[in-house]
Amino acid sequence: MIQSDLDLFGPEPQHLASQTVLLPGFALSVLEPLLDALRPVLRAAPLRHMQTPGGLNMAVALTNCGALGWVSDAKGYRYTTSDPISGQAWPALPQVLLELAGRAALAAGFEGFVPDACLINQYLPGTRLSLHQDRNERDFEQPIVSISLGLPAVFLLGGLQRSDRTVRVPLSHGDVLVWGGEDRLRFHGVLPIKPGLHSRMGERRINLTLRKAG
Ligand code: MD6
Ligand code: FE
Repeated sequence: MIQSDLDLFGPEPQHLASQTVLLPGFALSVLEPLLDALRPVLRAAPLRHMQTPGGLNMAVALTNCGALGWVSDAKGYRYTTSDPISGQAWPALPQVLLELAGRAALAAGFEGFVPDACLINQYLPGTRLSLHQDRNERDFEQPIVSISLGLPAVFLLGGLQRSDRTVRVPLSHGDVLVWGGEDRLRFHGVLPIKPGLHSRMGERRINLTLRKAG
């Protein structure tokens, strides 16, 4: 096969760990429908800076769509069925996002992934996310599908102990990262976003993480 034929199918999946797969550019084919679906979600449930249980303001601005949404406040981290700002249910998970997540999970080897929560994180230049584990979901057998949009980021993929070494994974606009199985509880974080201007998304990075939380 000649190179131009290969290009039609996009770059190959990259296995970063036994059950952690980077799908370069996987979201690009549905980018515009995805952005169209996100606009009303962000109007109904605006991005906000949540408080950590320790009383600090999180640097990342966050909101949710789906039956469940992740929140952090003085009472701790948890999933709720409604947005504490509006008192209304979180906006529904757009079909385009549900389908994209299912296809990405399958491409990474996870069958039958049906998320019920999507965290929407906005990073402005300088914003970072410190090393953490995602452990508020009920079933750690279910993977997480993470979609990166806008400014590039360096994702830190650690091990099962906070002190384990981390590897740096560059994430670009349209990339989808899927992890699950024995990698599900790996520590991870995001280095401070470098200043820049993305042609489609402006001066920000948006990360969507889809989970089966309930
Ligand atoms: C981010 N993502 O990429 C933050 N968590 O902005 C996460 O914290 C994350 O990408 C679990 C699985 C995939 C992720
Ligand atoms: Fe996380």
